[in-house]
Amino acid sequence: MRTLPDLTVYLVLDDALCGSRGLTDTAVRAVQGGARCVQLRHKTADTQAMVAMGRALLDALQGSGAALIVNDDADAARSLGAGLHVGQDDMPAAHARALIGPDAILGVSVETPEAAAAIDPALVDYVGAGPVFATATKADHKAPVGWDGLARLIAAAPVPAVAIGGIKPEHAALARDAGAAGIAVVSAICGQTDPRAAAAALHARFTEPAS
Ligand code: TZP
Ligand code: MG
Repeated sequence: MRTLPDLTVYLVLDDALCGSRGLTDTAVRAVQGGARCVQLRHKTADTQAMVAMGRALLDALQGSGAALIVNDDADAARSLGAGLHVGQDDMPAAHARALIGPDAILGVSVETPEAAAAIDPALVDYVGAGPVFATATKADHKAPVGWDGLARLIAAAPVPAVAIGGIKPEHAALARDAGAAGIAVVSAICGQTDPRAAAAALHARFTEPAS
């Protein structure tokens, strides 16, 4: 049985935006601020380098309750005993599930209601839904879906969804009201001088009582 991590504040690491502070320090601080999901996303590292970065993250986050998810690299995820996140163009969910085994968390990006409805909840634990807004962080992102589009993706998906793409603290409550289980962010944490305070603000705004 897989236990879904707390998706409320889901940090997606970006080495360029973390800068000299580094991935691990950024993740530790964000987890201190309330992030409980950390995705290792690095578009140029090979599997060996992903495993080395993942080990450093696992060591630093040990005992924190935060889950580690690896972007795209199923071999690295399997070696680390971490979760895996894949996009629609990376590999079919059944293939991803076969590679990581039955116990690891699997997330899949969905950009259309059709893709969201096609998710098999026996294989996939959560979806990343978006992009809600255009973002400079992902050069090749699909067309932004906006709030109505996000609500449609979430309604179509048979598993919990995190909203992604240009999400800032002021959007957190709107994402929640659209039905999201959490918010996945890169620049709203990695690009901030204080990742702990940034994560805490995102968490507070997501969980604040509806006005
Ligand atoms: N997938 C869709 S948008 C995106 C990813 C990885 C980037 C989100 O970055 P930011 O800085 O939170 O807009
Ligand atoms: Mg991918």
